[in-house]
Amino acid sequence: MCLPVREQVLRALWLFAVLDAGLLLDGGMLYPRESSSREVKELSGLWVFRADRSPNRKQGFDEAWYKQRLEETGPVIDMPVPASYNDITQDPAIRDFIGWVWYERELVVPAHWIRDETIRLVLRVGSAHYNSVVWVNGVNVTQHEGGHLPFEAEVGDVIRKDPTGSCRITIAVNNTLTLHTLPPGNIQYMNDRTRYPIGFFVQSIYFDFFNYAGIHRPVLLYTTPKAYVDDITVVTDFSDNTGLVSYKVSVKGAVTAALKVTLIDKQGHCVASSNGPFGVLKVQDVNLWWPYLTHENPGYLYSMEVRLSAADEKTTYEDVYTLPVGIRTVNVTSTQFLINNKPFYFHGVNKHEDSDIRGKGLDWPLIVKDFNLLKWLGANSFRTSHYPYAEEILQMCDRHGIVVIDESPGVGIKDIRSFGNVSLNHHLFVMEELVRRDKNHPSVVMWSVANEPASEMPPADYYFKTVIKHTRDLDPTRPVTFISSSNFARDKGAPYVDVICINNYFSWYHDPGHVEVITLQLNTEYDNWHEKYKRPIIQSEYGADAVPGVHVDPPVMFTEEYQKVVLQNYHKVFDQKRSQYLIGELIWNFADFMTTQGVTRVVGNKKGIFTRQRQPKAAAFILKERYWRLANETGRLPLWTKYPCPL
Ligand code: GCB
Repeated sequence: MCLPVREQVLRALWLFAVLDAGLLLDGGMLYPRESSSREVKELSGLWVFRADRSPNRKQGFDEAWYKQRLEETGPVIDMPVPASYNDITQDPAIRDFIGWVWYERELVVPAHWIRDETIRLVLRVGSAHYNSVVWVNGVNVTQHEGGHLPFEAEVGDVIRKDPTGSCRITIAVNNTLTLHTLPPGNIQYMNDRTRYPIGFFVQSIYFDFFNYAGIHRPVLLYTTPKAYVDDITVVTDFSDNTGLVSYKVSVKGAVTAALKVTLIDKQGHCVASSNGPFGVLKVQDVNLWWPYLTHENPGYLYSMEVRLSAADEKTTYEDVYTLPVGIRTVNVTSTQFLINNKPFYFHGVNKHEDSDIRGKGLDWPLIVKDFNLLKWLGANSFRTSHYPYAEEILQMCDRHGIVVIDESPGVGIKDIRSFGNVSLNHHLFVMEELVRRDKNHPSVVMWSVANEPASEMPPADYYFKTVIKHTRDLDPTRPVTFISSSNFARDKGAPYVDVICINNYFSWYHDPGHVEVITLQLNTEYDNWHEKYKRPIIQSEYGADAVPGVHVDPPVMFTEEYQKVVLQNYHKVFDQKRSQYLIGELIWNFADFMTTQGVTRVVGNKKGIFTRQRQPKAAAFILKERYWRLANETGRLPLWTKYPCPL
């Protein structure tokens, strides 16, 4: 059915206004994809590695290690990329290393990339934690601050200086966290010579996961033509069975360029097309993007092919970039979260990028295993606690219909000095990087700007008002939240959010051992928050540690029985409140994960419902039973997945 013309015009105007907001973002960060005009060379594998163990960690810079092969500077070891370096060796000094480490890799660049000067060569690092400096053949090509987002540099000129096409990439990475990094940290020097040796220092952090470091995501060398598609923004909407895809394409390297945009369905049929840098594609009989377990065909993606043609006096350029597009809407009322105008209830998990040996390094077997576990569990969503996850993971979410709350690395903002302008400006910049990278993922339905900051501190009001407003300006199509701990009366961020997200650990950090207080305390908490802010609420964390295989009944803390009974008590209240304003529950945590050493952690945080090796604890079965029941009540399960789940 066609939309009435007036409605089409109004919607198109709204969509354009939204795209205009996206103009605040300067420059694109499209995921590198191969096409008829683009090639990608992945540089994963073995790199050479050297930690700078000098007392001030500056030897590498003083001696300019990047000017020669790293092995000529001193002893080097093998290091896999992507991976955290911490757990790769038997050396405790490497596991706990703080400061600069150096990576190097040599490669041969294909001859036609060198010969053909109309090709643009880009070096891209998926992420490296935390500060990075990059050289190609000894020439500094870029640097980047921040551990969880990609950065790139054009390197064609540098590589073409050496006609043999040999190329040495050196990346120095420093994991030091300061009061102005995100997440913040602090280096403390211990000067009492009766207790600590000369030069002894520790990295203080205010978050509960191991500060893994290194090159965590793939390093790629990719090509585009000199005139190229730099960025694409899509905003989607629908009315009846007509889908609307508003798009905006930005081009670099050409003063004028012709653009053809085509939307292709899963069968390969063109369903809409348009010309020019912006427009609205209308899709008849649209297949909307639906979350997992809410539709028989979740995660439907169209392919949007953007084809650029440009010419200068010497050459003609063709560039092709294909973006997966899911057509869906997201809206929030005072009591509901709506996806495609239908109430959506988050029954999901919080995760970490964390596993044995590779730490936070991207690992395909782990990613696929985790998605199989999410589906087994009947989880329809997760929060990227406490930092942006790999783009490859978000692409899986798009394809499988797993809904994502996309969180910035704003975790552990606890020190008043981390609320000043330097920190604030950096936080605003990181939100720009995050929105730029993730704005086109249909699975991303909400931005989370921070986790449990010291939001009762006076400067937190201005700080979070500003970060939340900036995020909303960058992307008016998605709600914004920030994750609160239980201090609703003093919380400075909550007034500005669209959805209240609350973490609490009743009968664990408060009233340990007393599961009988959970229902009363949780009920009071919810009513207080809702009465005060009139917003929907997500229980964004709850749980208890369970050391796998430890059993005591009646339950005591740290046993599998205790973890189960905590969950069951929380679930009683969830079931009362989900008919009112509770719109989701996310267990803490999907799997056990590594933390720094401390008296409250037994080789890491054990609140996983799966072990770190992804084996289920007793609580996983409780949650699986519940999530499939919820899906059955609230969703439209495909016949083959009807509860009880057959997987
Ligand atoms: C929290 C934090 C999370 C911790 C968790 C815990 O509130 O957001 O990072 O790991 O509690 O287990 O203490």
